Amino acid sequence: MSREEEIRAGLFDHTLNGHAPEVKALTEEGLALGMDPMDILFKALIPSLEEVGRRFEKGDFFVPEMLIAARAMQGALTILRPLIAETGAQPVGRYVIGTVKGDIHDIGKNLCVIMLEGAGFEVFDLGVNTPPEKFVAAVEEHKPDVVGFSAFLTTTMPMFKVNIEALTKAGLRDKVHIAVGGAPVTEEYAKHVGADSYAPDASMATRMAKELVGDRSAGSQGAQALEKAVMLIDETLKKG
Ligand code: B1M
Repeated sequence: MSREEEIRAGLFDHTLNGHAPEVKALTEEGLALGMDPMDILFKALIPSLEEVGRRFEKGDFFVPEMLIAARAMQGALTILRPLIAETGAQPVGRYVIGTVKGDIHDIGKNLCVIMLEGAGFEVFDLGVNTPPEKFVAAVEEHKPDVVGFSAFLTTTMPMFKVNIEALTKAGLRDKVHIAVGGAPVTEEYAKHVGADSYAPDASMATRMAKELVGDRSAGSQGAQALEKAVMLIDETLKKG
């Protein structure tokens, strides 16, 4: 096994077991060896978190285990995020994003932020448990091309409709493209609540945003970085 393979395996195991210092150290070592940040993210950290979810579903893991695994991964993301984002050039568009009210999951939303920044978007991240009025205020202030709502629980998905109604009431509905996503969300649900688009993952969300702003991103370094990222993610997903 090469050192890079050992690092991927170590990142998978240590994330699964919530060993934050080891995850941080291996991420740093991988980068020092020249490993691609996207490789670390999509071939070690995300598969590990998927395994956490499987174990939670089977009843082998409980909330504390999920939490420490997520924290361990967040530590690595803090290191990877600027490296993935720094390939971006001029902002190609503006994107407001947040996890809806009542929902504190943010890893998937943070991945969207990383990829959007990598593609050259100026992103305004409202964080988690975001009330409708905060989305309205951010759309008013930043005048984004897209506002994105993330929801990760079936119980918080209905907040999409509440947010859209709040934007409508504020006279902003037709001034911004509304995108939605998150693990339990479907295309059908997105249409049902009146969103403009749905994406199943961060790469698709970024690709759609890029298409929306069109030529403004053409030829930029950020767009090239995005294409590379999207290809890598697609490959990873096909391999399962
Ligand atoms: Co929670 N949790 N959790 N959890 N958690 C899930 C989501 C769950 C599926 C686990 C399970 O049962 N298998 C389940 C939801 C079931 C459901 O509603 N269908 C669940 C539950 C039940 C809960 C609690 C209710 C548990 C409890 O307390 N009894 C509780 C709720 C808290 C709350 O929010 N109010 C809870 C709490 C937590 C922790 C705090 C412990 C922790 C979150 C830490 C954090 O995020 N900082 C946690 C975790 C880690 C998970 C799992 C294991 C991992 C989530 C994750 O980060 N996935 C998750 C199980 C799983 O997913 N297998 C689970 C990796 C991430 C990369 O994927 O989030 O899907 P994902 O993001 C994707 C796409 O969704 C998409 O792009 C991302 C990247 O490709 N995407 C968008 C996201 N936003 C988008 C926006 C877009 C477009 C695409 O456009 C705008």
